Order: sequence, then structure tokens, then C-alpha cells
Amino acid sequence: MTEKEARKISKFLSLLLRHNPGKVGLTLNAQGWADVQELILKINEARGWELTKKDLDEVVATNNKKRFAYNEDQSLIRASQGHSIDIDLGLEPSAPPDKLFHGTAARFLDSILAQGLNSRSRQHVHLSLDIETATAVGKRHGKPVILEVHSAQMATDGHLFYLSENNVWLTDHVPVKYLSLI
Ligand code: HQG
Repeated sequence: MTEKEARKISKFLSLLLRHNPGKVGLTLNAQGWADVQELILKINEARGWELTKKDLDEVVATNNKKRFAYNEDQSLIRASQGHSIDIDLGLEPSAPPDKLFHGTAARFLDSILAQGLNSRSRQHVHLSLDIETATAVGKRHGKPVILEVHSAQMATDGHLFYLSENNVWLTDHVPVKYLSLI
């Protein structure tokens, strides 16, 4: 499969597994898992593709952000983070590093510095381990700016953090006092 094909499949999987499974008549369970055979069948029906389990394996294995994960026997698949639909990933709270980063667009800054970071359409605020990743996330929205998040202090003050299977830090909300512009 070419990189372009893999990206097309990954994008469609993100749509189905994070935001709109109903688009192909799929349902996710409460933890966000879809049945692999049903997913393949319904994608192929809806799109006229000839996707196989092997193709899916390749997308899961090579995806640059490891966005998707199988369960142990590979009968189920889900997105590891990024959901807008209400599912429970079942992650245990864990202790974050001292600092985390959030990349956003310059035009959101006034609002963020007034309200803190909100999860908006997603279930969590997404935080990056390094400035480089945060910059790439911010660029998706426009001219990037980077905020440093005082995550250890937040955790000390009782805020919960979760680490997704693909190493994205998640939290519910970041109040303004834990943010500094860098
Ligand atoms: C902003 C991608 C105004 C926030 C990435 C962001 C990530 C506010 C936007 C993942 C605000 C939401 C998530 C406030 C937050 N006022 N704007 N109070 N609070 N915002 O796409 O973090 O490639 O929902 O700064 O790598 O950009 O899809 O979140 O700019 O991990 O796998 O509102 O998506 O992963 O945008 O990205 P998003 P995000 P994938």
C-alpha cells in the first residue's frame, strides 16, 4: 500500500472510530471498541473499497502517531485518543512529567488566557511531551503558539492526568494559572 492510501484509510478510521461510527452504520462499545470484521465489511460496503485485515494491520502498525490499537486477540480495534463521542477509554490516572506543552493557534490565545484550555469538541485537552510535537499540533490550526503547562503542580493540586496508549497526555481542563506562553 502506498503512503497516500494508508493516509486515506487512517483518516477514514479516525472519523469512524473517534467521531462518527454511524457514518457506515457501525457501533462502538462503551470503551470505544469496534468489531474488526464488521468494521472492514461496513467500510467496504460504504466506500466500495476492498480493504482486508492485512491492510488494517499495516495501517495500525505504520501509522505515524500510532492512532489505532487492537485488543489482545485482534478481534476489536479502537482509536487510542482524540474522541469527540462519549466513550470511556478506561485509562487509570497517572503522574505527569513536570511540564507538558500545548500547541495552538495565535488567534485562540486571548480566549485561552481568559478561560484556560478547554476540551472543546473532544473528550479531553490534549497535551504533548515536547515542544516539537506541540508545534505540529498548533500548525494544524494556523500560526502556532506554544503554551507550557505546569502539569506536576496541577497534579499536586488534584487534577487528574491520563496517558493514552499512544503517549498523548490527557486532562479535563487546564486553568489559566497553570499556563505560561513560551
Ligand atoms: C483550542 C491531533 C479558545 C485548542 C493532535 C485547540 C492532538 C481553545 C482547539 C489532537 C480554548 C481544539 C487534539 C479556549 C482550547 N478558547 N480555543 N478556551 N481551549 N482551545 O483539534 O489539541 O492527528 O480539538 O488550543 O495531534 O489541537 O488527530 O485539539 O487549538 O493530539 O491524531 O481549541 O488531535 O491528533 O482543537 O488536537 P482540537 P488539539 P491527530
